[in-house]
Amino acid sequence: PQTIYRKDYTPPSYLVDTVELGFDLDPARTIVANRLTMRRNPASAQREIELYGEELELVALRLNGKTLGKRDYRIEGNLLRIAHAPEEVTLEIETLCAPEKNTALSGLYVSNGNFITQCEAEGFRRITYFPDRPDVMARYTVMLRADKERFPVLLSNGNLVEEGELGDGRHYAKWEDPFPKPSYLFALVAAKLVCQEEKFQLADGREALLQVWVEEGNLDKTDHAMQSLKRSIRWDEERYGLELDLDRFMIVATGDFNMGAMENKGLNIFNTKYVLANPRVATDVDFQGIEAVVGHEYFHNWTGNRVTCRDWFQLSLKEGLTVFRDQEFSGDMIGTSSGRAVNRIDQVRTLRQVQFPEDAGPMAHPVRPDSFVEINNFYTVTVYEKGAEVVRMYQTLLGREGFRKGMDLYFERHDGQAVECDDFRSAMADANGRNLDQFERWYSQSGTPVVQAEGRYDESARTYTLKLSQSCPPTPGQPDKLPFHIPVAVGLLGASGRDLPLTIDGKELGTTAVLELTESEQNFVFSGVAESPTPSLLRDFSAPVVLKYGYSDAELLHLFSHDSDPVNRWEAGQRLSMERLLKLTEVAAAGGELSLDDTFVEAMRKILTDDTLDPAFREQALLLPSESMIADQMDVVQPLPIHTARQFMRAEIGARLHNELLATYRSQQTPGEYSADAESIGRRALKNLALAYLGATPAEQALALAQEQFSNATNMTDRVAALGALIHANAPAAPDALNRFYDEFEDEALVIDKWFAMQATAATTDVAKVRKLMKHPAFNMRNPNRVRSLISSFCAANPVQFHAADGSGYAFWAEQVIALDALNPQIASRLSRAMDRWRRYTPELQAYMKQALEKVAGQTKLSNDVREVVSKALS
Ligand code: B3K
Ligand code: ZN
Repeated sequence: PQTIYRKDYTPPSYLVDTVELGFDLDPARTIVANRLTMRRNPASAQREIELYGEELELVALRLNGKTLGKRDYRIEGNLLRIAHAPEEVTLEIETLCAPEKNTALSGLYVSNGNFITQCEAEGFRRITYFPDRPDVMARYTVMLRADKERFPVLLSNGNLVEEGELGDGRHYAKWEDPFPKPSYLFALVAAKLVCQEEKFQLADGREALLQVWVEEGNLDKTDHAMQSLKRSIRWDEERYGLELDLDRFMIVATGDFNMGAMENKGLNIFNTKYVLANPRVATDVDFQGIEAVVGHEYFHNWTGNRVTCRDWFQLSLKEGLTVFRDQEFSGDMIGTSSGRAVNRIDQVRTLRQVQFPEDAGPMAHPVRPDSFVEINNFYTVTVYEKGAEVVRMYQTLLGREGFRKGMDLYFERHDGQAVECDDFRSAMADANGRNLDQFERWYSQSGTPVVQAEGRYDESARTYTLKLSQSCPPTPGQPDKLPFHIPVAVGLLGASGRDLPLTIDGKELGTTAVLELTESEQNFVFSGVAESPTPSLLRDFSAPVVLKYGYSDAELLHLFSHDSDPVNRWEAGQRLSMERLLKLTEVAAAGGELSLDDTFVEAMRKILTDDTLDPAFREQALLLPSESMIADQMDVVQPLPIHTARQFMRAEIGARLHNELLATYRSQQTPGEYSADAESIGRRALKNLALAYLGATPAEQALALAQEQFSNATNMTDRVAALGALIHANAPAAPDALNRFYDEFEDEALVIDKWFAMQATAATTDVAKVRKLMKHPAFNMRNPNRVRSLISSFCAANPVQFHAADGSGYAFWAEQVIALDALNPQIASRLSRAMDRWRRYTPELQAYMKQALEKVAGQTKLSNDVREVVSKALS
């Protein structure tokens, strides 16, 4: 396969003004008529027309009315080239495709009898020949024709301009999108669906029609998505002055989707997982996920659609920015400062759990990659979540107002254009009169920077000197790194636990100072420091780095009890637990006896019983680092001892805080009608964490509680928490509970996904059990949600069994990657990433992992997607 480089970018040879598409929709054989008006791009040296096409049968090709013969064009792989074309052309292209055979779910496909499209990144070329690249923006008119009975609803981007009957049971609808857009934002839906709709008043007085389209049985699960959409529209108006630019905004839910959702202009298409919710079937986390994703896709209308990417290397321009926007939206919707902190803590957890490992593995790449084989492999946590951190750092450096000025200038300069990450950085710099040249390294250098801090208090001078130094480990293709521009937010705590006032160079900086670390090493001198302080570093996680400081236990306990920055308060607790977990793992590996110190248990007790703290925060503070986070701290990963150590710690906390946990369990009930507000969510989270800790002990009482909760719960959050406690304790009641759960929710696909996932991640579930579950009638290899819930959950979130000593987990992985690749390369490729960090395991495990990787790599028929991942892992 061919590697594509950012440095090789050239402008498109022809620009497209208008696109008229006609679809005769038939699952087996769809005819697509495409009429393009194009003109030569003066900015291009290339004179041939270049069109991409994939899995298409070309029926006819006409240029300015004249049919082209085989000699007038060349097809090489996915490229169709026409030489000697005039300056201005009208191209007419007729092609055939077979949506029902499309199991890759890219382009036009059939999901549960409905036509759905997914074009980002390069799916449009599976619908028709086209200059399918994001810097070609055109105006689209779309005519859809289909059987009326089977496909009563016909949707596309923009505004509906005409609809009617065609005779012989067919009907049509014509859609026009007034805004020029890149082809990856094209969408159509032809389906049997129903909708919840509402007129919504926009800030400028206009009314927009909002619709959420679902299958008939799901109309009772659309409220939350609709509410989330309205809140998103309002929020973007208020926070950024950005308005909805269409009269109509539609969301369509489909059960077969490769990712979460897609921001097609005016016609967002969603995985059902991010639309459907009511208390009976969806958990608190599902409710929050829906709000975030509905927001995310809506916000793309400005950051992504109105201003789009010049090329796919710039993906983070829209994704990092839009993730940042949805994060801020979620934070604002919670409102309280501790609620915001909990939201932030979740983001930090994701970064550490998924992005840091990516940055340290074979697939490490900069936020703006320099090359790729398959672009679909680069919709990563680095591009998305690290990209969002990069955007957040502008806000930390420039302040909220400065950031808004930068956003305003960005839209003023680039509305309607396809631009680069550098254009965003320039807008931020220019709007604030700042030089952000060095900041560019956050886009070009991969790897997670390490910031080392050392503090020295001078009692006689009353100064505190903070020495910060930075480095960044080598990553594939980047052995050496230059210093980053890192905002380090710092506070100093006195012995009483209160923040000390901060002064540097005579400037008063309040109680949190944003230090700018730009060199490999820098000293920052705080003056007028009355006592020897405890530093609170990287407050609110002000940069995506690993922070090293030789904290003593006493200092961490001080921060854990007092830090005014809730994220760092949580962080101190994580450090306390991590240190202990690593030691316990060592002891467990050596077969020694495990023990946990009182100091730690007391610190946990204090947090658990501190009623002045929000339940949501307490839950976060009491949650131990995951097994994969522990693994990440070890030179040689040993999954079983890690599991043993963490289970031991959970059981100790459960036993030694038994009374407090029980009291918490009882006091945090949320009686009455279910509500997905932040406070109730926090209470349920804390209550269910208490249940989980109690369930980690052998006490019978805990299982009785879980059983009772399972039977009496009136919402899915409490249901799955109870079921999870039973499963994880391997309780005698677990199998029966699982069966009851299945019978009750058999018709709710998203709940059955949970049923599979809970079993896939149980420490008692081995490969044989997973294979058995794959034979269950409800399992379906073609449905991405199902595959993720069973196969991917097992490979990515059941470390003990996946890394079984006999290598059976890896053999299973290879088999499934190969089987999936034949159906859906994107899903196969995601799964193939489960082996990313294989070099960090014991030599015995490594040997098995290598064997499995080589088995996949040795397949003659393999997609570029999987090929890229496994060959990078092996190289
Ligand atoms: N932009 C889409 C992701 C498309 C993934 C293509 N493999 C969803 C989003 O980020 O909003
Ligand atoms: Zn996005």
